[in-house]
Amino acid sequence: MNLTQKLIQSHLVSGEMIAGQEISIKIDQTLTQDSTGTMAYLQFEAMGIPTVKTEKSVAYIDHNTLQTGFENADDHKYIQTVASKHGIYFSKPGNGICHQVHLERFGKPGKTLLGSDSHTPTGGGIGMLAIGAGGLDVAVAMGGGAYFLAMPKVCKVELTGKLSPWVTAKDVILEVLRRLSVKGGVGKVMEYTGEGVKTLSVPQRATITNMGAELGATTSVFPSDEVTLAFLKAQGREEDWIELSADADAVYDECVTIALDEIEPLVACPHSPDNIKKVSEITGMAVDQVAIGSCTNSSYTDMMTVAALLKGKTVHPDVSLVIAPGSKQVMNMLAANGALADIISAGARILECGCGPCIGMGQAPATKAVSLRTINRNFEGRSGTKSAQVYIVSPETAVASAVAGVLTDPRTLGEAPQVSMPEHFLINDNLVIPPAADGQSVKVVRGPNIQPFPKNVKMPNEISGKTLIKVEDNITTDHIMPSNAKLLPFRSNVPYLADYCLTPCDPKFPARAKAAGGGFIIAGQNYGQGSSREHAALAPLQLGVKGVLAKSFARIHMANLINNGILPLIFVNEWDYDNLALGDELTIAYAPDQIKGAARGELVMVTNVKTGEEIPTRLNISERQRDILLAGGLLNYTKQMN
Ligand code: MIC
Ligand code: SF4
Repeated sequence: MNLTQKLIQSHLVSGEMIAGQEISIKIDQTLTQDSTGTMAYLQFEAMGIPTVKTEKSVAYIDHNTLQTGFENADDHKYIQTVASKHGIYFSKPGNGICHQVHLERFGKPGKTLLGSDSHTPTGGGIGMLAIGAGGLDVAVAMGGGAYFLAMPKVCKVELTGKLSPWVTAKDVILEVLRRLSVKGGVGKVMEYTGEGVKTLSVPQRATITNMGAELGATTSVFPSDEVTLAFLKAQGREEDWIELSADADAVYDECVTIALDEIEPLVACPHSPDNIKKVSEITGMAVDQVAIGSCTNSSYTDMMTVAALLKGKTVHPDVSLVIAPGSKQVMNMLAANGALADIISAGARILECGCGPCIGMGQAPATKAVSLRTINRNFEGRSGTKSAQVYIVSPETAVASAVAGVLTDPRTLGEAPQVSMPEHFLINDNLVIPPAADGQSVKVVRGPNIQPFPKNVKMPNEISGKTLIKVEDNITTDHIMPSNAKLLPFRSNVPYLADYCLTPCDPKFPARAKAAGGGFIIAGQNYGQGSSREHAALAPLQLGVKGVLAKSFARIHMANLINNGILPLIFVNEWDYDNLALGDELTIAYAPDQIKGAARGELVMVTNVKTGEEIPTRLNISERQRDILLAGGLLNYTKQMN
């Protein structure tokens, strides 16, 4: 067996391990972050389960740490109290980015982790089966329910040789993205093997598994070996280690070989992580802002490299350099060993340990500015400035460019600094609050920002409505439900957020949807790529959206639509996408019968009322998902079952 199959088999609750078929797995650990967490905990509370049934569940505060009003602070209080009540560990704001902290302090090889954040696969860097999902799926897992997914195909990524100086793990995953694109991983687990694996440290592996999310992959995983052991030992967690690898004769569905020594410093150009060029091809471009951090590149070794490169230098006068270390552990160690002083002396602006600029929480670039970032997503407008040009690079390229003022190939800097993994990380978990011993006595604090979330109803016999918007390929959840410093504070207030739904594509969409009393969204390929935010389904639900007709869907978003009772219909013929126009009236007659047929592989016919034309569509759903759709979403379905 390959490693993915071993991890799935040891957690399999139902289904057969045949690619594409629905399986369910037991979840050992969960994580939430604050911007998806409020909703996940409201849903967990609605389930009425007193204490989580997982081995470890952690609630992190890392996204909404910019407290521009009472909203974020209120949400933090709600999450802290609800966590304490229900047996969940609480990682306070300032403790760091969920994925970085979880890797350092809680993740365990061989365990499953379900997180309400699309970059949860970071845990694959230490041999976890770590998957991102919508908040509702995480709530169910906290309550002891299995997690349902389509059995993925397993793609072997064979690493040969070793990286040249100045070439980094970020360049490896950018190379994978160059080859496979943002749709290349859909329905797959990327499993890393080969002699090159042992040359990569845990943080490097985690950078690669983290950005597997950008491939659309279900997750990515590395073996757990002596490198993993050394990392866990340095974290004082030697006993959490087990050895894990694929069998020598393991079989894979697909195979890609990456020769590490042939990779050069790469850059993802605006506005997609797969728009890859060599740094050397566009070197010399003037740079306005450089942001180093995010869950992809904010480890201790990343930051020590940054510090070594900044020591004795000054940031270019025309560049703003901002740095957010990934965790309190990293920040503490930089402070203790003097590296922080080197960073500060060079003129970098230090941000607190959190997501910050990556999700547009501050540091929006100037109009049309060029911003180099070590993040994982450069979707248009995500930085907070629509006209900004965001390029994704490694920390090495970022620092070289921040000092030079222009995009710089770090290989021109001479000898690369040698940064080694510490033998002992500085361990101090005082920002992690354990749950109350007696949860019953804890009073959950709910501020006025916490509003009820929309709930769907049982599927009617006929589903009809107008086409409300027509969008192109690769629409991200950042388009569907934008997140920035102005909107993130309202993640527990869906009625407010709904007024911004899909506005980057068409500012009139919310008003049109409300006036029409709801209807359908028409979309191209890979609709809903990017984040796990359930709000990209909840906001359309609030506006009365009943279905999305698309050429294809991204995995997590499709699950979120189904969980909220919205139909993710797939065009059989691409020309039907071309023929549909805004304002067309669509009807699905005998909807429940047609949905039942769809679970058996039959087509769902959508009628264009004006032309009388029948549009054949598919619904890739299991019998369970059929029942969820018929019930009007997962919460109604769960209630029906109890
Ligand atoms: C992201 O990177 O887009 C986020 C913000 O972390 C999201 C979660 C969210 O929208 O709250 C993700 O990746 O799932
Ligand atoms: Fe936070 Fe950015 Fe990572 Fe999302 S991708 S978890 S916003 S650091």
